[in-house]
Amino acid sequence: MKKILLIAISTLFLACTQKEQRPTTAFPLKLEDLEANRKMSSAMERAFKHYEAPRLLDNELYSNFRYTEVDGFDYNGGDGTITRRDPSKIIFENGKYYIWYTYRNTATEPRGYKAANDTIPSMDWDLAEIWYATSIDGFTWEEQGVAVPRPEKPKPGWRSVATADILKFKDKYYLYYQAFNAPSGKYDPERDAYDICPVAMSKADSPDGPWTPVDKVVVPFGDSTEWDWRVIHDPNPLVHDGKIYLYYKSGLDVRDANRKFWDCWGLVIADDPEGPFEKHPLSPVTNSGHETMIFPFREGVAALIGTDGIEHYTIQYAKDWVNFEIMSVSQLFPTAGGVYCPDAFTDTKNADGITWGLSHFINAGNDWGNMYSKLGRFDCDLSLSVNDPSLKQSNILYPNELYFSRGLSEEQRKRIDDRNKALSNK
Ligand code: AAL
Repeated sequence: MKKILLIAISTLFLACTQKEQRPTTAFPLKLEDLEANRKMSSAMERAFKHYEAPRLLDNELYSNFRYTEVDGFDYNGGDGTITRRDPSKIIFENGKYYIWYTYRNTATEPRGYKAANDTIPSMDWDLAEIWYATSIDGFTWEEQGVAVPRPEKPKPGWRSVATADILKFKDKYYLYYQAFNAPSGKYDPERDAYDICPVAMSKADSPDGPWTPVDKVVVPFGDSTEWDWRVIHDPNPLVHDGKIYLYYKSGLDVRDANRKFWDCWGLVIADDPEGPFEKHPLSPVTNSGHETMIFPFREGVAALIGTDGIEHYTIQYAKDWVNFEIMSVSQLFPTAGGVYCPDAFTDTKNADGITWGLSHFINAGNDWGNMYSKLGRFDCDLSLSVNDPSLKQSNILYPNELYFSRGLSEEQRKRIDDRNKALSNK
């Protein structure tokens, strides 16, 4: 009896306090009329407490993206034999911008790993080298040629070197890249995966080279039971607290052609560009992101997480460079962007952020049979020193053709028709 009484009293008390917490007036029209401790719904509370500001316009870590074709790159009429993709960060040195990227110039377009040989590429990034280009304005580029060629077999990367990113550290330059020893797409029974390559590195005294390869694996794979056992991709080095913070993509689960894998990003830290790189014990530090752009922002680091994963199309921030939180949701992200990031290596505690970069456009000719990728420019306002309200708009409307270009497959249409038939037969 005593117990029942106690339960009744506490239920009554809970109901009263909950009722008490309910606001007695409607939410005000003007923010200046909002009472300080007003009880809010979770979504409204999030708008005020989690985000930088409740209005998107006032959020430094929100932007939409504008795109511009760039001049200076030839693609052989788009026949699939020349590709440029996976650009690095952009740095400004000797009065000009520098960018590095995967460059493939092959006898044919990519034909899959079964048809691949010494001259026929399996994938868009097979049989590739790392090339570089410079620009005065970021719109017209002058290709300078090869920075890192494919080394002699069996050195790391003899089959292809791809997806480079740049580090400037103590006045020297370092390119980190994926070093393939087999055509991408070929099944590797040891790792039970298809796009296997260690991260290698080359160094130089000038961004114009010459580049000397450090013939070793710089970022080690995890053990066979660990999350980053299968791949280490997209190395992105930055400088923080006097050390090199290198973010990279790997993924949990099966890395097969059906993309069952779960892409996440890890963090390794070293005192020296050649390593040893120590894995941060909280890795993976993102739960999403195929080609993620990570750059210093204020005292922390921001991440543009484009395709893939539960938090795709979000812009995130980690004040401590490890624990990322969603700051905004955006759309039409650059794919595999290389950002112009003036504070990438300055180790400042108030990094300005980014306003532009180059990204790649996969299947540039809209013809998967002659697959190649091209580089283009994106602009955005993820910078403390720029204030461009047009880049803060979120009502971005796309041409109708874009929606209808994503039509149903025959299989999907059949499923829908079958369901309709079943309904009408009931
Ligand atoms: C890219 C990157 C890596 C992959 C392939 C080439 O966009 O994620 O570099 O291996 O695709």
